[in-house]
Amino acid sequence: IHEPDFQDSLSSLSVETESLQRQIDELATLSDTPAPSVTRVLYTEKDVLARRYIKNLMSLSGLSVKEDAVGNIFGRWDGYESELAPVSSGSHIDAIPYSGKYDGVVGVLGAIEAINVLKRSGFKPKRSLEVIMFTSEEPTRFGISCLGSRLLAGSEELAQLLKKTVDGQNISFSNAARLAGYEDNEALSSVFLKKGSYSAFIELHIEQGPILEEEATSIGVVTAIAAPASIKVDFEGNGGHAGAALMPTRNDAGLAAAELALAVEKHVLDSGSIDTVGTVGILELHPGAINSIPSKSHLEIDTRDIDEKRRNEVIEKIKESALSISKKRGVKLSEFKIVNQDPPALSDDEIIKATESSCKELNLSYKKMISRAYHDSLFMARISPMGMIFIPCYKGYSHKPEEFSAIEDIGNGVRVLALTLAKLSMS
Ligand code: HGY
Ligand code: MN
Ligand code: MN
Ligand code: MN
Repeated sequence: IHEPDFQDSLSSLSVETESLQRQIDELATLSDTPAPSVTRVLYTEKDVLARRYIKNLMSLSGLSVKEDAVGNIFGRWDGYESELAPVSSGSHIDAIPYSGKYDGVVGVLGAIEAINVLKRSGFKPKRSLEVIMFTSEEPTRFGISCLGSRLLAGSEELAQLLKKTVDGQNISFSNAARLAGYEDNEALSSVFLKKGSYSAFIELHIEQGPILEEEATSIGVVTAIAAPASIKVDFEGNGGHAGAALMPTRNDAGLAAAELALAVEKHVLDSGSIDTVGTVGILELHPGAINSIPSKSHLEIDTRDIDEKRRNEVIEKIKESALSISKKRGVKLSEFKIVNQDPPALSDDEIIKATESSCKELNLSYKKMISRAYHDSLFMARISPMGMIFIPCYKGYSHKPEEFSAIEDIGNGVRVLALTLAKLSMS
């Protein structure tokens, strides 16, 4: 059949920005902390309500909705050659404690609105278009980032790990999933997608950095995603009375943790590149009483780089420091666990080209750039050609309540996404 020249039908790409903004604001109210912050953690009551909200929007857009064993949610618009591998787009709606209302959300609500834009323009997809809401991109509850997309990408190691993983309240992953309505989460390998399940995956996301806003550029075309890693460390000492135990007798687990945190900063700064970053976002002292010498400390370290080898060298140095601090201070290094040590991902050239031509056709300025934050795209890249579209956000703020993206910028991102999905669907 003559494939309709879809470009004409797309001349009227109009985004319903008011309803999109209202959805962003409504979703933000499903939070365990007061506005303007958002906290929405995997399988909690607010997460379950937010999932219902997304499934409802997918149905209202005429998508057929299904969920897998861990709650990855798929909304599909069948194409007229639906036997071909579909094109997909999506992101996450979980939010770390006291964060903002745009991280992830823009890529889920924006993908649904991109479908609405195409439907309103009369476009008919050849390859089906599928919106994905990934379960738990953030590491908050079980300490594992991109849990849903890692499983979709076929991580057998994660499927095994989740069988024996509990959260901070000692609730197992499978019980938490069951309580959220995901019964049969025993056979997690049922979540794995085969390579070739999608012909393309593309994610719309706020930049979470200051470049696009500083350079007054409308769109970021992501060429690569930096390599993330996270480490859990525990130190143990004898603890004791803050008044009676004289300094030479002490082996203070809290000071060991403090020294390691500063060692992380030192190794990262000594890496020779501005692209190496390191953060100690969690540092807990036990028993946590002012007049009791910490007998235990727990740190969680996040370190990343666009160069995987350089990042791994930093991890090695952090481990050496942990060992030498433990010896010097006579504290036990009871845990040094690398939770994840992921390679970077490269975007697919075809998707980069399609996104660039969409920007040109829509007269939007754009620049190619890397993503220093990780995303579900990092794992979708293992089973599908991947691309990402960035929009500017206020001062690059993210993972804090001041996170903000203007609805005009969100609208631009949705239009570029819609046109790019159309191009990829016709390929
Ligand atoms: O931490 C990250 O890079 C992502 O925003 N969760
Ligand atoms: Mn995030
Ligand atoms: Mn995100
Ligand atoms: Mn620990």
